[in-house]
Amino acid sequence: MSVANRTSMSVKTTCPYCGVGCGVNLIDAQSENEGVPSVSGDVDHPANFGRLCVKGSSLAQTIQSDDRLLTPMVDGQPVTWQSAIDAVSTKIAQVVKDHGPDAFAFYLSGQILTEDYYVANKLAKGFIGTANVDTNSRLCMASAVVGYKRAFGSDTVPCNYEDLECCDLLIMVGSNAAWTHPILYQRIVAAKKQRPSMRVVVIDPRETATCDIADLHLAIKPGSDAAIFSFLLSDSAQAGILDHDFIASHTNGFASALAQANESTPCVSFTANFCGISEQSLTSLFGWWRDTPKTVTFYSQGVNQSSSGVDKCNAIINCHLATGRIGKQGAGPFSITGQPNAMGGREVGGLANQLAAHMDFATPGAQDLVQRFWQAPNMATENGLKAVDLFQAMEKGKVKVVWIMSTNPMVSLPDTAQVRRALEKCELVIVSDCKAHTDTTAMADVLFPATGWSEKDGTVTNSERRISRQRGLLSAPGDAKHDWWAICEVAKSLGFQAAFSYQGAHDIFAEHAALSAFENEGKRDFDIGHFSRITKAEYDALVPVQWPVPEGRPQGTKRMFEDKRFFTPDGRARFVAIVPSLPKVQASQEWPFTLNTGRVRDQWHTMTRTGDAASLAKHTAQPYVEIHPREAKRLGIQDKSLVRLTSPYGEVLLKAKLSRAVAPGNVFVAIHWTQQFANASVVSNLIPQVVDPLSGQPESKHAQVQLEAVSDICYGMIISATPLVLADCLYWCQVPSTQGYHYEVVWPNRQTQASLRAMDTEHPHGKVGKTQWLEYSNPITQQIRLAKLVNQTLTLLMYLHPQPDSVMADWLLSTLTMNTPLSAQDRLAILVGMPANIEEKGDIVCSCYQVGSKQIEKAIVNGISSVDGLGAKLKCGTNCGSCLPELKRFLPTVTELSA
Ligand SMILES: Nc1nc2c(c(=O)[nH]1)N[C@H]1C(S)=C(S)[C@@H](COP(=O)(O)OP(=O)(O)OC[C@H]3O[C@@H](n4cnc5c(=O)[nH]c(N)nc54)[C@H](O)[C@@H]3O)O[C@H]1N2
Ligand SMILES: Nc1nc2c(c(=O)[nH]1)N[C@H]1C(S)=C(S)[C@@H](COP(=O)(O)OP(=O)(O)OC[C@H]3O[C@@H](n4cnc5c(=O)[nH]c(N)nc54)[C@H](O)[C@@H]3O)O[C@H]1N2
Ligand code: SF4
Ligand SMILES: [Mo]
Repeated sequence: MSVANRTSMSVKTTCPYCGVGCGVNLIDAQSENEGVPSVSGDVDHPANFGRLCVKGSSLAQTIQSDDRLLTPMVDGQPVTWQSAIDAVSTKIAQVVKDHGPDAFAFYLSGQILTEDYYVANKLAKGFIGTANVDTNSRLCMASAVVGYKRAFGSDTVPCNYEDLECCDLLIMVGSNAAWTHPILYQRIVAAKKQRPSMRVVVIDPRETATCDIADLHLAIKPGSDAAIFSFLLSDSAQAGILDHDFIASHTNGFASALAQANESTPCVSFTANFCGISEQSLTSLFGWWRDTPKTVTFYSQGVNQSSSGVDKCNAIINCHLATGRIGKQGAGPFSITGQPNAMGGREVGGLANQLAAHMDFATPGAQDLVQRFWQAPNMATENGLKAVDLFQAMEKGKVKVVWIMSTNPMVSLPDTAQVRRALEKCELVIVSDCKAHTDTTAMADVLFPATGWSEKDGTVTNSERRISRQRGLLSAPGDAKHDWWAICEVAKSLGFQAAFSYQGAHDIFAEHAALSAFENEGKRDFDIGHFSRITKAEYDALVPVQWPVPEGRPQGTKRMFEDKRFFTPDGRARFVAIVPSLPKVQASQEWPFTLNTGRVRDQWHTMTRTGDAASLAKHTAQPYVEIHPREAKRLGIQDKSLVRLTSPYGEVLLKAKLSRAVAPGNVFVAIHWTQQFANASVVSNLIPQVVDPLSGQPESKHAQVQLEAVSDICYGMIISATPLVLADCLYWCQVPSTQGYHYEVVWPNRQTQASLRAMDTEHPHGKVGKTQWLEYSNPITQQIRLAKLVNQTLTLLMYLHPQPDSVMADWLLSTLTMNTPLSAQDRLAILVGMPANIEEKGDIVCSCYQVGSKQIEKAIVNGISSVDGLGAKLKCGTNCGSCLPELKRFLPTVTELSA
């Protein structure tokens, strides 16, 4: 992107990563900054008050990418927008005519803006006539949505971020917020530091960084959460802490929910056994729950991504309703959202089982209301297909055209082989993305180049219902266009000109706001009628505000249900009788290990953005499987060695990470690595398409697998000035780097110097100058090292070693950039794999200041005994604070060693 593509000097916008929704100042390039824009936290934004986590602070590094999709493509050929739109609309019109509207589907994302979502939903449900509008939020929030709707009659998040700071007990269930919602977690850490009496409980099968502040960690058996809350409900009744007035006046269904809880979790020993935890820890949790009215239960994917996800949500909500701990400061069931605009998608009704603006197909009068508002010619009349069903219908040939926007289902949906079959079968696969090369763009017939963060304009809603603006500063590269624009052009080409001719994003937002208020009169929770006539100038000046924002209440709404009125027909909340159940697929002799999946601190999903920031790769450079040392020993698996995981659905190759954070019998794999970054590490290959029967959300946190050490292999590292095709490798992983191309590889068998040299198949144009190979091999250690110099400058390095431990990549990478001829000493150092006088950093722990594990250990051995001390000496942990939990862990370990 050229430096000229700028429109103004700076804007206030919102971070495109997690659902905390932090405010960001995006500042145009200053001349001294070499043309790269910079970011800082927005001190005025109520989500973060100026702070940013590592991912947010690194946003500037991700703005300029070499892999942007710059022109529309049809069948691999660049075309004009007009011809791509014509091709798409002709095919949609044809399949709708021949097979009916349900042969078309949108598969959207919680990362598009509310305005994009609104027009897609309107086009499908009102004009094409299908409710096949589903989204990756199905993999993320669907269970939480259904849980809220069952209890409250609406998808209403009751709480706000202040409730997390002012509660006295915070129960974090299936959330690793220290890594996944870092700024919110830091707010909690600060609150607890100020008020040490505040207690934090973490419920997670794994010991995570979030446990750092936990007064109690319940390492439950995977999937057993509902039993904990069933037990809390029945014991709340026995302990006499029920809010009888609230139950009697504002709820229904209490008696049967309690009877079921008494039956399901009859006593502490039964429950402790069901959940695989000690009776004592369960009793402690109950004691704190009993004594603490100001309790928030904060839950995320460990709850949602489950075949009983909705029941887990309602088991939690039941406890809050029974004790009246809702609609009050510092109390409530708080589902935290993952994506920056998962909430916005829910607000427009962008799920296959919603209609629009928090109305469902089954809501009496809703279809008629929406039809009249949109003046819609072809209203859909019933629910469409949820994500997993949608891809199954595609494989069966029922869905013939799919438009995928801002999501990477070849990586994120369970059972990748099935997703591939579905997309291969589908007659027209349209993919809108910012990137040219993803696992999903590889499957597309038509590619639409989309503008991305820093270029787009619109709104997003964060986890506390706060609507904020994303503002574009940079102009679109190439022919990239806003997603809403592409949808509207296709709509117009299908003949719906009048309904899709908008003046800009503000115009769409105003219509969305008007629909939310249309014949609402307080019946529906989602009402932002105050913005129904918003002008462009007002939209551009919009400050963050929490919905509902009805006409006459411009300040919005901090907390819901303070009036104890719910959005059910009789205004009462509903208890749901819950029978706790375990994951669908259970361990067997053939598949004995329980696979858990989730996130790492410094990567975002399929790495299409964070993969561009070399500094973010240092925290976790390669895909890994976390395994208990005892199991590893039994299976002959060494730390960092290559491991094969198989399930009935597929296999992956990963590096072993020995850790007591996972229980024996369990393993954990991160979700981020795609085929763009590693040849065989997409964990969704292993996951069955088991879903929650109510929400359709896949049980992505759970699969049964087998594990084995891979033998007869040798390990290597390659650094090259140009990208390489590594067809001969059993495993390769490209580690993002600012200096050339860095690959960690595994070869299936022994290599020789000659075979390694033969891998260099580069055929440069014209004269390249004098090529020289420096070689070193040690028959005893079986190490081989090769360096290729062209005109005395290093262009390729290959290291081969039989053991998994790698060499000092940091130093080598900096060496590679030297464009001056290598000195004799450096030549030797390259082959020895170690510089004479440079300190080795180890794995990077603090990404902000690039401080590594070896430096931290050294400082501790030299007498530093606190995190503050480490910060003073090395600066680690003193910027965003995301690494503080990890820094703490260094303290006891190393002290013990040196004692
Ligand atoms: N760094 C980073 N942050 C992110 C994202 C990212 O990609 N990277 N993605 C964002 C998105 S979209 C989302 S949805 C959120 C997700 O945020 P989180 O839900 O906090 O993240 P996960 O790592 O998916 O899973 C959370 C925890 O659930 C635990 N778990 C697994 N099974 C169970 C179980 O049966 N019961 C319980 N109680 N716990 C279980 C796992 O061990 C894991 O520690 O993160 C958001 N933030
Ligand atoms: N096993 C397992 N699977 C999981 C999960 C898990 O915990 N375990 N988590 C699930 C969850 S919670 C989630 S949210 C999903 C996430 O999974 P995905 O949604 O598949 O992952 P992303 O990498 O966020 O994909 C976003 C895509 O949109 C592109 N993009 C970014 N901005 C824009 C834009 O403005 N417009 C357009 N058109 N494209 C854009 C990016 O380049 C990228 O290709 O994964 C789910 N899958
Ligand atoms: S916590 Fe980090 S990733 Fe999440 S919105 Fe804030 S800066 Fe972005
Ligand atoms: Mo998510």
